[in-house]
Amino acid sequence: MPSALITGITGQDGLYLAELLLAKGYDVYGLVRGQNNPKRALVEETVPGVRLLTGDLGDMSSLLRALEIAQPDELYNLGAISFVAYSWENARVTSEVTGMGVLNLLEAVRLFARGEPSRIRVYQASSSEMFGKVQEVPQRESTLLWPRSPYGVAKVFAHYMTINYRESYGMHASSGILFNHESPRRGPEFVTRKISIAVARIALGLQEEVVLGNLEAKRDWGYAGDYVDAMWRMLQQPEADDYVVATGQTHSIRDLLDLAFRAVDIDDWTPYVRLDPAFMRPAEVDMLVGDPSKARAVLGWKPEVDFQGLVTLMVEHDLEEQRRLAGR
Ligand code: NAP
Ligand code: G4F
Repeated sequence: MPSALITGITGQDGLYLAELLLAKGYDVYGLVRGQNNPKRALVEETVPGVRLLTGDLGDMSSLLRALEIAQPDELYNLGAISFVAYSWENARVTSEVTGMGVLNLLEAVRLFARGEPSRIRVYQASSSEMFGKVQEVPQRESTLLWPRSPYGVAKVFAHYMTINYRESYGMHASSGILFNHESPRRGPEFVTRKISIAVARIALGLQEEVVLGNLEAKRDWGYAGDYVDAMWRMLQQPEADDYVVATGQTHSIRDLLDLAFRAVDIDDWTPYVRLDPAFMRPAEVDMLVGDPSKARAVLGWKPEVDFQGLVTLMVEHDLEEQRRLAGR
């Protein structure tokens, strides 16, 4: 039975990936940080087959210990401080976790693998945020990186460090350049979930408006459940490599609002949306759209859920959840 260790198990992707690997018969270990982590119970309830270990990307000895216990064939590094807006206010800790944390992990693998660096296959969660001020449309693996946030800069460091460990030590380390992917498990700080929760609450009469920032930004949004399958496929390849994972379609926040409000039969959302400069970013990524043709050709991967399906799925989930929370 193969063994896998997932950092970031308490996050959106960690849960989907754990479900996928358990279904494939893996022994799955998950790294949880901090004492009394409030999300530990959610992981225990959602994926009871996962064995939880404590550790932190900032603490290399905890990573070595986790490797010793899990003896993983595959290591998925999903752990990061991942909220872009937060990264300006907390640039140093973002750089330490999202950037330097990856160096800690690569070093831990190198030391643990003792002269057999490719014995653990490593997945690094790179991001389309690295393209930032995009230099090519659509963005592909070779597109010049131009990050626009401390988070993006940290991800670029981690991305090149992953490539460097592959080239320097022959590690089987792959980098998935994933475009935005969402689900009912998405944190409420991200715009899709912020909107799907608000729309559900507005439809139920529990909230009057949603306050947002830049409605003109465009993203290539896919479904997280589809994207974790691409991560797994990368680690099944004989050679490690980098892959863009995206739908190839881009939509604005306005398009998102159209679909989300239409899902609760509201055609004109303008009375329910207020703009506040507090949600504008010091530097914006105006438009992202990925070219997933390499992932399709080499990994045989393609997304199953389209934008409309994704938004409907999220709003329907939140309608049910908000009804339940309101005791209706
Ligand atoms: P997420 O929901 O924000 O989860 C991030 C995870 O990282 C959480 O489990 C968090 O633990 C953990 N973490 C934070 N600080 C840590 C530390 N010091 N040591 C160990 N773990 C730590 O993110 P996601 O959406 O699942 O994304 C997974 C990965 O893909 C992230 O690296 C993200 O940057 C990257 N990515 C995401 C997208 C996307 O659209 N979702 C796109 C491209 C790349 P706590 O629960 O304890 O905070
Ligand atoms: O949902 P967002 O916060 O996601 P963002 O910044 O694109 O980052 C996500 O995707 C990256 C991949 O490209 C990941 F690497 C990263 O970890 C994260 O998962 O914001 C999307 C867009 C932005 O342009 C933002 O300015 O929505 C705009 N927006 C407008 N109003 C808002 C809001 N974003 C948030 N979070 N909240 C608002 O009120």
